[in-house]
Amino acid sequence: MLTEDDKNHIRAIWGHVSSNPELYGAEALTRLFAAHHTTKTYFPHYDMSPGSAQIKAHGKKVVEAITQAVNNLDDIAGALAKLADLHAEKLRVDPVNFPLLGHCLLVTIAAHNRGPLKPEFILALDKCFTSIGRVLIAQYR
Ligand code: HNI
Repeated sequence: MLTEDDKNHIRAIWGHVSSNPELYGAEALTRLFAAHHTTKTYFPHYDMSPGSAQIKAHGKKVVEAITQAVNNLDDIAGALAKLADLHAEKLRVDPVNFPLLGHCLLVTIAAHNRGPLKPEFILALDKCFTSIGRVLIAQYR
């Protein structure tokens, strides 16, 4: 459950991220693939060299989807309903992978905002990414 303080922290930080979606998204994915190599199995069709056109394009899409969630913090499930269908019915990404991506996003954000992030910002973003992950796996059965 996000508090009003959490929501303000998330919006403040995500302003930087959403104005540079390709940079943040591609770096977070590059970190994900390097630190957690099993995540690469979902992208057999990608050129996996860091900074490839596919990684950039996909990173941008992921950040833009999170921007939709951040713009609708009181209804993340509604904002990401179509993506939840896609991840549950077609992609079937193992739920363990969502916190890994969340952590790589946090590291990327800290690296570009003269980290370390203050604890209240880490907490708020972590809660936000956890909520998004829960929405994306809600329809798994
Ligand atoms: Ni995810 C496709 C958003 C977590 C594997 N994913 C998408 C798309 C968006 C997206 C947006 C593009 C949909 C479209 O084209 O219509 N993914 C998100 C978000 C999160 C997330 C917001 C969590 C914060 N996805 C993950 C994780 C994995 C993952 C953790 C696996 C490690 N996603 C995929 C794959 C695709 C995908 C695979 C298809 C990519 C492609 O280009 O074929």
